Amino acid sequence: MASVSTNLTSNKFLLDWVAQKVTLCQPDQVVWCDGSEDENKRLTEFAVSKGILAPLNQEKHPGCYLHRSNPNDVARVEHLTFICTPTKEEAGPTNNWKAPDEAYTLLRGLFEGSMKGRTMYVVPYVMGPLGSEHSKIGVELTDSVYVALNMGIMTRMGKPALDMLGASNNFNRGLHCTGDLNPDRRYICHFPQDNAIWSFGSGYGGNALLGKKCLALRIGSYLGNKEEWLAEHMLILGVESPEGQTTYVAAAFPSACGKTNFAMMIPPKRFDGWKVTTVGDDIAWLRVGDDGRLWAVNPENGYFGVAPGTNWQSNPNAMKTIAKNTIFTNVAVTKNNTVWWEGLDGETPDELTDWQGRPWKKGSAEKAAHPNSRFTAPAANNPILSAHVNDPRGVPISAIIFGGRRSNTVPLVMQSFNWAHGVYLGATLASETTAAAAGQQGVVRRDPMAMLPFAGYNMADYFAHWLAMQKRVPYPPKIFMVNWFRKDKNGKFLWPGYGDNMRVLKWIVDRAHGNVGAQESLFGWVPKQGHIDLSGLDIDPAKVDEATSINEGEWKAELENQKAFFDQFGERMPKTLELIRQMLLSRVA
Ligand code: OXD
Ligand code: MN
Repeated sequence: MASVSTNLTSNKFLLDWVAQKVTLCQPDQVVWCDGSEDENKRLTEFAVSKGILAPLNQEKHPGCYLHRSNPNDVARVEHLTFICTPTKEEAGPTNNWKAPDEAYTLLRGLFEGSMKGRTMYVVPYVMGPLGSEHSKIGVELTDSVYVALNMGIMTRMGKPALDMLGASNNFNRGLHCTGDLNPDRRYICHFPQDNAIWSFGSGYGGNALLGKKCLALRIGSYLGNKEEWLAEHMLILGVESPEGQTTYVAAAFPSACGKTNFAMMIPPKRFDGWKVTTVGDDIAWLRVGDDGRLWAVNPENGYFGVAPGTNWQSNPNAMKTIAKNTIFTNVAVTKNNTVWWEGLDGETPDELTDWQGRPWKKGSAEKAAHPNSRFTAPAANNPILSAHVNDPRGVPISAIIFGGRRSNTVPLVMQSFNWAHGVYLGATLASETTAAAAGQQGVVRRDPMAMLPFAGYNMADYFAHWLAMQKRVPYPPKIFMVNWFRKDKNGKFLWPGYGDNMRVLKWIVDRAHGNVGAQESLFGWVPKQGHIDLSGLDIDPAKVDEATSINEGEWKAELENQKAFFDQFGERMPKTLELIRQMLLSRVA
């Protein structure tokens, strides 16, 4: 049997657990990851020698590599993701559930001997700043060098994690094997009570980089409920005014709705002197600070962003971030071995190699890059990275934003009347589906707080937890709802989005500080005429009016539609939210 010994740790709990899993998976060898530069070089060379990574043009993309996944393994698989709590009720109606015993038995059968002829990488990592009492330590055992390398970018990985763990038994136990990538043998199982994750049959980021969605969100949200904090699918950004005042905002959007773009935004010319800094682009852990405010930490250390649509126009800071030491997955490549995807700047090349390695010609009906092709890039590359990313306390949040992709109904921006109404706005968030998850695209689905695929326990209890936070936060952030994606009758976007979202953000920041008035609408506070600064923006004001308009008929349908979503939770659903729904409905009925 492969030796488990290492001089990196003498933690008995960890060594025993790794030994147990070695007996189960039977790898040929065990490699403990220390997170060093040397190791990164060694693993990268190995991955290249096996064809798992291909070097890109090193002059144009220094330190960058391309990975092509199995074509059947390109997104999160929500239908194969399970919350394995003792009872089905704990997982709730929006999660797939398996009884823990049944799941362990099924998975043990799959993991048994699954790493024969392969290497098991032991990947210790920290989610959150090193040394912070609020950070969480995980160890992922994986047969995938691609996963080990990605974890090295996305987390604080290696020896610092083991040093932080010391002799403690308090770490998330993650077991991952790519298996034979057969979609019929693919399971992403979470055991919140055991602080454990078993993932089999996929190498895709959200299914296989266990620190991200699995630990930081699903297990994280479960722990948050127990420990009185919130694990959220939110970016965190700072808005610095010309006077030097920084306001921090956390914003939840469903996958592939432009969170990374928003978190790295460059304000338009009109906002000279204003600066946005990125704390995080995907996940926020929120806790009540000693000062009674809500403080946010980004548990990640890198970005796993969607490539298509990223360009020098939409997100120059992302383009700079991915200029070096980045792993690209399922993008297309040019004949000069540079990366390409739909929506990249410049002319579409006549010929490319597509994401599956096939020759591709301009005008082809098929996409050259997969719509969910990704980049994995270190946060340290981001030119506007906040100085507070490693601050154990995080940053104080003045505003929370919920946003979805909606062609109609939801106005450009709206502020909640109070905390409970803000929770209601989050709980009723809906969005048109995208390529980040397998399944049909463009269908409106309810995605409360953008957490539908990521809540590790019953969402009704999650709503109750959000409502209960009000008592714990004496100085709560104000809550807003935005929609950058509203369309006109011809299907054209009404709002330019991207950097111009700063105009909406400025109103939000002003509202958070009580610096600007607002107009009461039936459903929330909206900007008074002229309060969204449109100067320097070449847009027909009628379009902005349409983007900000509220149509009572559409809202009536929306409120009625929310009922079915609430009803599935039965008695467990907090009454407050249903009463708010009824109150709003009574105003339009
Ligand atoms: C992501 C997602 O990858 O939400 O961040 O799917
Ligand atoms: Mn996400």
